[in-house]
Amino acid sequence: MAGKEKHFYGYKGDFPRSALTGIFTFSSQLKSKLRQSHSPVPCTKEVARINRNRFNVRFDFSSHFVLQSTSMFSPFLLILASLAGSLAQEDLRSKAFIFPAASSTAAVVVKAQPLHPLTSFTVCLKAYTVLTRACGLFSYATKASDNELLIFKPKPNLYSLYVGGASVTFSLPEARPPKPYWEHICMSWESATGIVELWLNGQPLPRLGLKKGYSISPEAFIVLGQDQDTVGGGFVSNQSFVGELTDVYMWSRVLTPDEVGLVVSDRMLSDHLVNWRSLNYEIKGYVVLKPSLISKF
Ligand SMILES: [Ca+2]
Repeated sequence: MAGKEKHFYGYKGDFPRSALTGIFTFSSQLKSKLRQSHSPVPCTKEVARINRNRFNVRFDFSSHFVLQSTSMFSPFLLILASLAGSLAQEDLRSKAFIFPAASSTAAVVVKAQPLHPLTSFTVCLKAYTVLTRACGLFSYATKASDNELLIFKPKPNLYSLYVGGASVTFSLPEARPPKPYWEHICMSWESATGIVELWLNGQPLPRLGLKKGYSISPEAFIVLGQDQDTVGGGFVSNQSFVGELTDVYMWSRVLTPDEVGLVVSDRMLSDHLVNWRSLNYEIKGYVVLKPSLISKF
């Protein structure tokens, strides 16, 4: 249960250095960053969330510092310690995650947390697979629902979106190109109408609907290449993705058709929740990051 919350959005100012350095064991990267800065720590863009029962801290050295906190101070120390090895945000342009084998352990954990419940979103990614069985592509699980937001392929020609545990499935004709091909998938949903869009290689399918009026919890664990059946786990080998994934993005809004076109042509949009060009991620198990073999799809 969330306790009393205070939110500060777009706060421009300084976090007092003493409030940070007195409490935490910083990673060498963060220490270096702090040494480079004046006291107090200058911040160009900060968000603070103070919540009695939850504490989380994220650092984005490229553009901003994000502090999310709650109960003082012990959980703070634990979470920072766990972050020490995973602070890097990497530009993965022209790279792909290879999932070389079916597995109940291989996954890529993506670290991103919306600051509000989501009443709309778009997720885009490119997938390359010859699997004929079911597989999970993008899994956003919460304590309340392991299928809070899930992009799942039951079969090669079926594309499912789960929101809040409910799902719709887009079904394509059986005919497939004679050779393997990259699929560019953009799926979006909005609470106000429940309308779900699927854009496949830049082409929209007839729209479906679910979970009108629902809000997606921001307290989520995001995984690529698996379907979470518990938060952060519950992977099943015969639903694991085998193939290659690249260009994964998420926004807390429904992209316009023009914007989808820009994403398909690999142009940059703003306001990402998940940004392939600055991805905070952690590889679990047998997943390999390599230069992408895509020239075009
Ligand atoms: Ca699941």
